[in-house]
Amino acid sequence: MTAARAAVLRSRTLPFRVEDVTLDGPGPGEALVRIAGTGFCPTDLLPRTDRLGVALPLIAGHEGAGTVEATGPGVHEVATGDHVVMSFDSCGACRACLAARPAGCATFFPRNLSGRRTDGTGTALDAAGREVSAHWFGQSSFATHAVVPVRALVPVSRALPLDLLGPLGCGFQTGAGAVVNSLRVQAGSSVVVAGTGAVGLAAVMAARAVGATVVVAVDLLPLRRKLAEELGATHTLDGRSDTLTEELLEITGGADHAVDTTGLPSVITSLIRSLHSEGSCGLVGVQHGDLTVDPLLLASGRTLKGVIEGDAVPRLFVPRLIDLWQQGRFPFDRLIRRYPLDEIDRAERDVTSGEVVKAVLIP
Ligand code: CXF
Repeated sequence: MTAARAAVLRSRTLPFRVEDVTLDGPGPGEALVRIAGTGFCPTDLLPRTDRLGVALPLIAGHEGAGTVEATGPGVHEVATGDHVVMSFDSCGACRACLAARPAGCATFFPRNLSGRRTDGTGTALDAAGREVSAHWFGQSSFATHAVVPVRALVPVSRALPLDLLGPLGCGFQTGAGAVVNSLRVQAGSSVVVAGTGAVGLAAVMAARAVGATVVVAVDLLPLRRKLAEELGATHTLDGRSDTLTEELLEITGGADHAVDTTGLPSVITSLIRSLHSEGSCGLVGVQHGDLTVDPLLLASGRTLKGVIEGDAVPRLFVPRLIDLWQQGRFPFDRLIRRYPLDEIDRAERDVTSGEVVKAVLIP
């Protein structure tokens, strides 16, 4: 049992409340991690909606990085004192995991979005001894400590700024991985990215890093479009435009690839229409409503692909992103603003309003 402080979401409408909690474990195959910093991602706000069914109260947070403080039975891959980035959980034994596609794990949803371990046990109690859903993406890192399955951990060098690295385990991995792993963008190709939050901007940076020569960023906010240009977008467009498809076609001549991070059916439709006849579009955003697609668009050879976690193997991909960052080719740190964990409400406000791309909470 470990005493910790955690930001607990007790109601869909009330602010997070920082409370004393007790964490169970680390059990077999788990490690206890002291959190150095944890990113705030829009997925952490899904429990405010009725779209997931995870029971409140909940400790959210799934982009943590920290130091291993203890390990459970059978853990040999990490040791006390190791610095780790925390990514999503997977089983390691299903068809997708065996094929090095852990984001397609047969038990991805129960492991990451149910709020408990897969054996049904919970991992956190509040000060009154009542159960709090935790184990969110295998971690629940809006806290001083988290109990995490070792498969979700990526060991990193102690020389790196640990508090900033957490979002590499989800948001930045998702955007960059969509470009590198899911769509396999090639040098000299064209890429359209809709939505320039953390995931979209990671896609823009990755597209430039792999040598895409036309990178079009689409967003409603002028400041975000400017930021996208600074990070490598060759063109930017206002997502409100009635002629978005035509403008995209004019710039790209028919795009090789598109990445949607908005989840908006009207935007996705524009992206599909802007592809050339064998182009591919990755859907990364959480969908807002049904998508109607003219099958003729796909019949000619276009691909529409759902993407979770950038189809990444975190232990391979996060170190690659760190290498690119060290070479100045993936400057994710520019997108981050730090907040004390106690100011999680301010972080939520700033992320929701678009004032900040990636809030990182420091517990
Ligand atoms: C999530 C998005 C919703 C489905 C599961 C993966 N990615 C990260 O936040």
